[in-house]
Amino acid sequence: MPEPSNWVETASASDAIAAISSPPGSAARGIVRISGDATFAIVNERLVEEKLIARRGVQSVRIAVSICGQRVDVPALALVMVAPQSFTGQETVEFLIAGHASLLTAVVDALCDSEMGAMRARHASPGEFSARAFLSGTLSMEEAESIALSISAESDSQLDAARQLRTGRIRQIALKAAEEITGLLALVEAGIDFSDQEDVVAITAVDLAAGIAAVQDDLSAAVNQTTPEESLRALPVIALRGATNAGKSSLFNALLGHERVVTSPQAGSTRDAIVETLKLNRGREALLVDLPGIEDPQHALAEQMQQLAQHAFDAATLQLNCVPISVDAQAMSGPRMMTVWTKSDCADDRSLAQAKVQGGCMTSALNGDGIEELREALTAAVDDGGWVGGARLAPVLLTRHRSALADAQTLMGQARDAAQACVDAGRRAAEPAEIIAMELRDALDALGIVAGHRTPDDVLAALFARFCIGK
Ligand SMILES: Nc1nc2c(ncn2[C@@H]2O[C@H](COP(=O)(O)OP(=O)(O)OP(=O)(O)O)[C@@H](O)[C@H]2O)c(=O)[nH]1
Ligand SMILES: [Mg+2]
Repeated sequence: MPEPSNWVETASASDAIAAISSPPGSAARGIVRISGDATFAIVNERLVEEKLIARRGVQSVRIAVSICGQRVDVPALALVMVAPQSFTGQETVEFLIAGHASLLTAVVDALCDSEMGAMRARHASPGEFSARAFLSGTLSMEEAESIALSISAESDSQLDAARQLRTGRIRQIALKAAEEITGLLALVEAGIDFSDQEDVVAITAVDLAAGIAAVQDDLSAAVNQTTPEESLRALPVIALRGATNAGKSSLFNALLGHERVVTSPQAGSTRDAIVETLKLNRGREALLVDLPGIEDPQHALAEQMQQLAQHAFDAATLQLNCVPISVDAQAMSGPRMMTVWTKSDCADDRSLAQAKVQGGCMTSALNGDGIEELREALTAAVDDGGWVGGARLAPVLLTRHRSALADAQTLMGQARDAAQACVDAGRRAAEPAEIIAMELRDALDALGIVAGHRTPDDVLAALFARFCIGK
């Protein structure tokens, strides 16, 4: 990615760039994208027989590429987009090709190879297509950030947050606050203009202090109802602990829905912590950790293993104390702990009754009884604790948004203090109006970063550096 100093210049260029645009990994089809002024000329130099017509639509073509020194004609579907009606706002062609990694690379190389034609494209940098889209006005800052968040998403919650970001909720909050501040600022500035006419007060100090306080409250409510970007990175951790042979690993597999770990009647079969992503209900997710069973360590290594397991259990967001139902034991529960009675298929009437009285979840990994109930209880616990659960409901708040809204809040606080000081001093008008106006203008500037009015180059460079090539 280019350095911030020359970033805008580079991204606003219109030379043709090309890259694989489909995600890595095997798939039936892959996409190669080329965009820029000379796109059609470059492509046509590499097409066999049928040439592209510069008209929006799909054409069937064959592209000449070189694979291991041999010329190969690759069949493709070309999706033609004419400027400005494309993602980048420039002439663009997307080739839909058989999804073989080396074939896709060969097509990009052919488009960028000067030996394949008089004109050639350049290999795109990470995020360069999106950067062009942003600078040509076809992509808003939030849409760009949403793409970046989608690329880095590691869970459904993060993908969902990216979707929410695309709806522009945060921008609307900032725009509403900016509109209100603009109204207050206009009145304060009117006061400055009429300062020689003592009886004219565009807005009284009392009204100004109240107006500023209202905007400040709205901003803090918006911040509180949103999920910080950082918390999306951390999934809640649910750890299974209990005596050896309690059925932890079997429960682990039953919750995951497949045989991920070894289970056996031999005590001590799990020797290390095993972590997997667990799908809960309503799109929630958590990390599920299977741990070695609790036993008296017979040697130094076993002791170390027990310590590590206990440490992992203590650090978990939610602790599942696994106890076979036939064992006479006290259920343990707490804000972070839940008892799970295992092997309910082996229960006699007495142990069933006892477990019922004590509470907790009754499960059988053998016949699946209680597994869905446990999943629901875990989902509810994750929701209650507010761990990421809120992320699906509240819009995501990127670090950039958070600091911009916080700056605006601070500046509004200063403006409110100044207005309040006038009220306390018994003055009708807010003075010195110039200072308050300056603070309101600074708050507007801070909000402008979210609302898209003012976007420093370094913010752009930092944002697009998070993209991958082809996006
Ligand atoms: N009948 C019945 N047997 C079960 C159930 N769950 C586990 N078992 C059996 O209990 C034994 C121990 O199961 P594991 O899942 O390996 O127990 P663990 O708690 O992971 O054991 P360690 O890893 O040694 O601590 C195995 O023989 C399982 O087949 C169950 O729900 N019903
Ligand atoms: Mg085990």
